[in-house]
Amino acid sequence: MNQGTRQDLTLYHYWRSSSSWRVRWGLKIKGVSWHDVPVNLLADAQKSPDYLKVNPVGFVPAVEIHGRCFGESLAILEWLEETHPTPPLLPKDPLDRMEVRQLMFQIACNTQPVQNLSVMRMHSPDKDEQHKWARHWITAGLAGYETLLEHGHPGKFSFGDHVTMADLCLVPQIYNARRFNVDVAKWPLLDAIGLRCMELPECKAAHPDKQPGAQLLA
Ligand SMILES: N[C@@H](CCC(=O)N[C@@H](CS)C(=O)NCC(=O)O)C(=O)O
Repeated sequence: MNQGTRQDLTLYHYWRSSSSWRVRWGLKIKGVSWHDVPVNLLADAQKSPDYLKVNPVGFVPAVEIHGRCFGESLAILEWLEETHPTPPLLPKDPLDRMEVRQLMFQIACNTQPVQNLSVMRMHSPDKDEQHKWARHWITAGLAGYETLLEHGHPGKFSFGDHVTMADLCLVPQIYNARRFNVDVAKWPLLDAIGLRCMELPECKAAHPDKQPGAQLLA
């Protein structure tokens, strides 16, 4: 049952934010449309007093649903799965779910947070140094993901033959890896899964370049 409509879900996001892409892709898969509110990270709009009323910790994405606001992409995806179970983004079996969540967290907890904008800026004001830092942590994170795949149950996608939340986390991280010149081809399993995902219409529609005003905000 898809309850979302353009009127009752507002998505605060930034076109190139990997956490935002996770949520856009999930919403597309579940057939939930939204009202767009772009938040320009390059202008620090995520720290503006108005935006802090939406997400007091100053990160995108965030959603507003029935007058209530929430951040954290994985919390939003879990809400989406609970309220719009079809098609499922998590397997049924609890151990299988744990495998998918381990993959999700390898990206969302162990990789993306350390290469995030504010962390890179804190590490160094120098762009080259920031990129070196990002490349290091993305490489460590994706190498770990590949090892988990080798020990897990990948198929066409990260778990089996259906897209799961693990893929929603992986593909935007691969996009980030390419931005920072990390050679993803050295991880054959995740590279193939990423390329396969990029053929899916919902993934393409959620892609950063497809977001309104993307180029203007670059
Ligand atoms: N754990 C958060 C991470 C959110 C996050 O790091 N968002 C980034 C963009 S991908 C952001 O807002 N960065 C702004 C900043 O670092 O100031 C989630 O999954 O939603």
